[in-house]
Amino acid sequence: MSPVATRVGLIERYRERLPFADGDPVISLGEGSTPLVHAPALSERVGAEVWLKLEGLNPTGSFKDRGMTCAVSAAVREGAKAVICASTGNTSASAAAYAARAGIRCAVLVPDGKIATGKLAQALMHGARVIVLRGNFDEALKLVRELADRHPISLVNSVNRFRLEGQKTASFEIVEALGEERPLDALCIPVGNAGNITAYWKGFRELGVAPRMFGFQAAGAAPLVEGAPVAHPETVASAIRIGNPARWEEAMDAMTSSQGAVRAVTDAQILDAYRFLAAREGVFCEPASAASVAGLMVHGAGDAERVACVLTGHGLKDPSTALDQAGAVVPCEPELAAVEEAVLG
Ligand code: AN7
Repeated sequence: MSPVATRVGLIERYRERLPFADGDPVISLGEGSTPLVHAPALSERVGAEVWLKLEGLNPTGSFKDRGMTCAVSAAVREGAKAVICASTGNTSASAAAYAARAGIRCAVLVPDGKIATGKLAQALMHGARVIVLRGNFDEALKLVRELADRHPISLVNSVNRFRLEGQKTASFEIVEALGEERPLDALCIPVGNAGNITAYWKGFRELGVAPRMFGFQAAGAAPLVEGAPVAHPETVASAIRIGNPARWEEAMDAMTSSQGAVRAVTDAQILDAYRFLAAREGVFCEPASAASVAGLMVHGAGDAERVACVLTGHGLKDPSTALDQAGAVVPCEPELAAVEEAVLG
């Protein structure tokens, strides 16, 4: 029997466009190569051809794996014995998994009570030291930056340039998938610490294309929209509950030079888009990811005909929000008549 072909990791797939040489250590879980699926109901609703980039199908369930395969591989190449990050959840899950695979230690600082259950379970299962900070993400990031300056621990937040190198490959995949005849007009993407939008723009520029970049923030955590840091960010989309993004200038540059924009969406609009995607497109993403679609629904994407929305993380990451937003179960006695009534009634 011939071996079954599996997804190759993105360092292997895009090595010539990444800062890795043949023979460098590669820590990979087969990340990248995620589906780009057409969204008929959403397309009809917004009057454009809309595609969804399903980043929740990465190995740990979010786009962070693209950056983490590069950040952890580079850390191992440099001889690091430990990695650290601040996180609203997904970065910690991804860092923990790749560190486990590399056989190095991992510590994560997460804001107390504000990370989704699935992400916490992942970080703990992968054996990371999970430090629950009585503070928010911005405070956590400031602290881990200081710590990484003082100790030989590799910082794997998106301030690490290898993270962006890995994440830019999502742009390559979108451009490849859509072909050259009708390029993408606009990209809609949630913005938290602003690493991902910066990475996508870098990827597009390297290919010589320039879709309009529309970044969306949660209204309670929208520093880029307000033009000033937000001291106490709040939103149901816990992944993007960030008040002082590290990649502020680069993200603004991506949106301005591509003639895009940064806009806010309310929690209610995010949750509408979240339910719409699940109920009408069969796509279950986490609330932060739905901000990209909420933004498209509420603000549009200029006069773009072909749009891609980045769905950054899987819906299973955050079961509590899903159960809050979903319909109720139907209790039933174990008898045919009762089941009939429950199913058909
Ligand atoms: C699902 O995990 O910042 O603008 O610490 O998990 O690149 O920060 C997560 C961010 C969007 C925003 N969607 O991306 C973290 C973290 C999801 C996310 C974002 C995040 P950036």
